[in-house]
Amino acid sequence: MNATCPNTTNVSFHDYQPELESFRHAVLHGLAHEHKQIPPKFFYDERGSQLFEAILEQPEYYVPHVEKQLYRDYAPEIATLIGAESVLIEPGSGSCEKVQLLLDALRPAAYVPMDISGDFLRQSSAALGETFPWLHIHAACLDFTRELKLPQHVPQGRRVVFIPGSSLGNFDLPEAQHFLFHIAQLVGKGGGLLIGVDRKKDKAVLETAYNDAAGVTADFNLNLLVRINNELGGNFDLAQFAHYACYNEAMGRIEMHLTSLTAQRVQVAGKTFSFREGERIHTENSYKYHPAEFIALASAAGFTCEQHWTDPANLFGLYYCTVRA
Ligand code: AVJ
Repeated sequence: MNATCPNTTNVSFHDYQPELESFRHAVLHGLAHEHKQIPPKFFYDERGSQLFEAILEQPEYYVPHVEKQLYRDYAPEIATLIGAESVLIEPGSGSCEKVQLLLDALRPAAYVPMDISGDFLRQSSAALGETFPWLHIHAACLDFTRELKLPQHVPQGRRVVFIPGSSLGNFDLPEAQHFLFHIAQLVGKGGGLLIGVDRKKDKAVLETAYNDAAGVTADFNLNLLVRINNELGGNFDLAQFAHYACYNEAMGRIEMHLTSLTAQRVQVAGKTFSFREGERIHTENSYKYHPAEFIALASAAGFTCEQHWTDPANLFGLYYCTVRA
């Protein structure tokens, strides 16, 4: 354990060193696959995290706008359900923006932001510690898809995992089930889960959200190739690939891909990969859930849904669940 920020004593930083080796492995393995694919967690290098923050500002990407309004409207009710002095744990905390809408009402005993991007986590937890000087922050740099663990010295108190932003959407059903089951184990009986999950809806609304006019989502997707070039000695020509996002209605998910605009060969880490014209690298799935679907999924992982909220246009769902005794 090492304190990062000399001016703030309420923030501690714990680096569990999410393995970088796994990026190389995932890319070499994923590009050798018949259907080329790279998992979405690798979007989030420092530049990728910044681009994701910029996506959150795009008007077409309704998710954060609608979700933040739910927190503004329901923070007191959420705080009553959770109770004071909880230990609030946020896997994939990013900029720690949304939690700020809850902290004054919630008054947790501690906040545990977790993120795969170390530099980003250091900055955002230090900034949060300055805005909320009373808050005890225990930041953990880790890959939450691989391990969910709490730093030592986190206080006692009801554990509540907070997953805003529909992050769960990146998992396919068995993975989501597994992840929720792990959360149930981490928080224990009587522990909670406050989770924002995007809803199934009109294809056009969804496709517009992932094809913003300013092209920020496209840059975010293409940044994966920049990252491969920089970190793995790749020679992707960015002009020869295009962002592609569509709603797969049968699967209930947005898919993002990078489409090769020509037949070409690319080198990565000394290996050669060939692309046909129009061939795609599948870079992300974002599953959408009807409320009944999400509640059933949570229930199968041991949770009871205590309360759920949605916006007037039924775009987004917010759920508070507790682990069944
Ligand atoms: C962070 C996975 C919830 O799927 O909506 C946004 C990521 N990708 N625009 C999502 C994302 C393109 C986002 N999640």
